[in-house]
Amino acid sequence: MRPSRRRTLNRLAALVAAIPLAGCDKLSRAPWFTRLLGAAEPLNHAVQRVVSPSTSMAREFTPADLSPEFRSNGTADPENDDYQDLAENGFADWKLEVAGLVEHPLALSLADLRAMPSRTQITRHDCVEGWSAIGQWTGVPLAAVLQRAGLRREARYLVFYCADPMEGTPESAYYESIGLDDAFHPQTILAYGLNGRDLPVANGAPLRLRVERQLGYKMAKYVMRIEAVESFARIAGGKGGYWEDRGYEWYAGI
Ligand SMILES: Nc1nc2c(c(=O)[nH]1)N[C@H]1C(S)=C(S)[C@@H](COP(=O)(O)O)O[C@H]1N2
Ligand SMILES: [Mo]
Repeated sequence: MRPSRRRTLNRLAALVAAIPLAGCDKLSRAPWFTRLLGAAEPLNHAVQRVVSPSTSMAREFTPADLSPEFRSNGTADPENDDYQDLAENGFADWKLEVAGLVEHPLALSLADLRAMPSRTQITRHDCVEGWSAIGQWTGVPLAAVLQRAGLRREARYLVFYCADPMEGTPESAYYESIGLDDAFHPQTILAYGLNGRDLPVANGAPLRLRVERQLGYKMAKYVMRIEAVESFARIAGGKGGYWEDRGYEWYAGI
C-alpha cells in the first residue's frame, strides 16, 4: 500500500474509533455524521481492497459441489413486451449494447459473444437474503468486451441496464454498476451459460453479469446495455444500483 493511502486510512480509522458508541441516535440525525457515513463507503471499499487486493480470486469449486438446482431470485421472467418478443425468438434479435465513454460503441449478438474468448467457472453465489448456490457459469470475460470497445480515460464505472421493470414502469428497471478493478478481474464474466446449458430465463437469459467477489444483487440479469461512465450520481436514484438506491451497499464484498 502506498504510504499516503495508509496514512489516510489510519487517520480515518482513528476518527471512526473516536466516535462514541452512546448517543448514536442523536449522531445519526446530525448532518455531519450522515456525511461521515457517506464518506465511509469509499473507506469500506478501500479496506476491502487492502484485505483482498484487486487481484485476489473468488474460490472456485468442482463439479461435485454443484447445487442440484440453481434457484432463481428476484425477477424470474421480465414483464416487458420487448423482452418477451426477444425471448420468443430465442434471442436471435437481441444485441448487447456497449456505449458511453468508449472509443467504439458496440452492438454484439449472442453469436458475436460466443465467438469471443470464453471462461467457465464454478462459484458460490451468496444472496443477502441468506441463501447460497453453487453453479457453473460460462461466458465472455468482461475485460475482453471492454478491450474491444476501448474505454476512454474518464471512464470509472460500468453500468448494467436490465430488461426487467421492478415496479411495472420502465423507470423502475433493474440496474447495477461496478468499478474498473472488478470490471477487469479475470472472474468477471458476462455469462450466457449455466451448468453446461444456455442460461435459463429464470437466471437472466440471454446474458447476466458474474462478479464473483460480491453479493448476488450485483449480478445483473437480463443485461441489455452496458454504459461506461465517470459517475453514476445522475442515474436513477444515484447510488449505482436498484437495491443500492433502496439502501444496500454499493460495494457488496463477501
Ligand atoms: N435484472 C435483475 N438482476 C438481478 C435481480 C433481479 O431481480 N433483476 N436480482 C438479483 C439478486 S438479489 C440475486 S440474489 C440474483 C439472483 O440470481 P438467480 O436468479 O440466478 O438466482 O440476481 C440478481 N440480479
Ligand atoms: Mo439476492
